[in-house]
Amino acid sequence: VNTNARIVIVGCGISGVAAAQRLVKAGFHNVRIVEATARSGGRIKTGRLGANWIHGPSEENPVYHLARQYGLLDPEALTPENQAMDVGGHPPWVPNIFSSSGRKLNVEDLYPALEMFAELLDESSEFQSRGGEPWTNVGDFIRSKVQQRAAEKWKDIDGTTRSLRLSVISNMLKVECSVNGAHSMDEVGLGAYGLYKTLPGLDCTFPGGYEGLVKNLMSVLPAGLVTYSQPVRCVHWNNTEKRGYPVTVECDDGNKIAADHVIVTVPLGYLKKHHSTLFHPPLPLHKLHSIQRLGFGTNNKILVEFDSPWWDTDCEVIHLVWEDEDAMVDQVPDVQRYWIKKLFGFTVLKPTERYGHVLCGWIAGHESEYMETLPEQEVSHAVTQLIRRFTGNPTITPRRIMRSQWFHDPWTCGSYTHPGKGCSAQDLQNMMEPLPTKSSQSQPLQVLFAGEATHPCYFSTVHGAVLTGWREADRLISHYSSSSSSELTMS
Ligand code: 6YU
Repeated sequence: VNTNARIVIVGCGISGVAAAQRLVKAGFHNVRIVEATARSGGRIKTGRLGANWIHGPSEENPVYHLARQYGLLDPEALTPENQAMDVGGHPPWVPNIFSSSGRKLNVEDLYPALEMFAELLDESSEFQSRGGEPWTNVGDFIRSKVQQRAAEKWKDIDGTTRSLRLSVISNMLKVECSVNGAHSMDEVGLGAYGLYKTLPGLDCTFPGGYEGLVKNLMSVLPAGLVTYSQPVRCVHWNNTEKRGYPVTVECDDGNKIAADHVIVTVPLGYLKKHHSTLFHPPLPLHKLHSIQRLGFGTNNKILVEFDSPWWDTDCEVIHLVWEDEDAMVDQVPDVQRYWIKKLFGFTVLKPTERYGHVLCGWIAGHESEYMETLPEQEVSHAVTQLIRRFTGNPTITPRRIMRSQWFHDPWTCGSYTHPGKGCSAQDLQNMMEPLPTKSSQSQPLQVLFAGEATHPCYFSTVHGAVLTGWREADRLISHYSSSSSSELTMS
């Protein structure tokens, strides 16, 4: 291949690293990454504040593959049984469920609601192939179906139990806001919900932290390939000046880098906010509209450590059900006053011998964005009051807390991608389409697009991001492999 092509990768998250690794391996020696922050990894972050699990750890998952190769996983995750388990994106965790009146609820009593909700999620993902969906969004679909089915199936149960089950549905909707990275399930498109695909395998974590993956992948890159603390201000493409290079990457400090190809890996949240200044000439309209239609919401973690557990030994997830929420709601009426009601509960960090008694709280949406603006002490106070209320134990006091602030991260502007209302597979195709688009006569593949938001079915995940980095590297590799021999400089 033409190893002399100048390739600039914008962003040193896992997709940028994956692209660089594959290009370097193929013999390209004029590759560099420019990264806005002082570190690599992007949304994979130390301190467990970013990506958490390998979703679907099995053969087809590149992250699982790499993690196994680098020896980063516990033996349990490597077993064939673990890989074969098909959980459809929702691991069968052992729950503890508490209610706002300070009671620990009997999980069996709530099964009818939990099962109905799981069924409806499955049904939500079937529309894409059929078309003609009855509602524009997943929230409305689920609410209307629960109403219908509850009227038939729960007609003989008492009002209190029925109301509690509906409150459980509210809690499950909030869980889905976190899973999908959406403010509300009313903002997730029903027709496109099924675009997201899962892989087999029971979700697992990295005992030494997710950043081990980035570190290992980066170890094959030549020293100095990444320039840190170098935000890119504008990608000038279709350069008309006859100086040879079709693209110029202009940095915040005025530095200009000439390139044959630029792979843009910035998050969708950043693109939404800065597309008009990041590209010159501006993006074609169909691409811009897809950036706008796709959703990019906020999901944050609140890590809370305790001296001793107040949950069962086998418990893996804790749900907090508000008894006044039988209207199946996933948004609070007054964000400043009630933001904490959006926190659906906690996952338990396991094993305890490794982490101590640590819970990871999950909060999505505008409530989460507001939480980011509060002093840590205030967040700690709200979480403490919440736990005391739901357990009925006024003495529980966390040892310390730590939270993520993804919405106010200037280089991310949120957490991850979900299909918004009116989205279709075409939007993800538009996201990954290189510039200039085919009809143009100018030099091809000037600007390429990778990153989580450009994967057709694994958006919002690390494995999706890795695959997009490799995809764009391969696009360039095959471009040069098939170019005329006069352009070739064999290494
Ligand atoms: C996963 C999980 N996980 C929790 C939380 C978050 C995410 N994800 P990057 O942003 O990494 O890199 C871009 C770089 O560009 C970055 O370094 C910037 O600084 C830089 N940059 C920006 N602007 C620049 C400029 N102008 N100049 C130069 N540089 C610039 N994924 O697999 N397992 O458990 C989680 C989770 C709190 C925030 C996650 C998880 C998402 C991944 O973290 C994310 O996809 C990748 O790291 C992105 O890599 P990248 O390279 O693309 O961007 C329908 C339906 C859907 C259902 N979806 C459910 C899926 C579940 C999603 N799971 C999420 C769960 C958690 C909890």
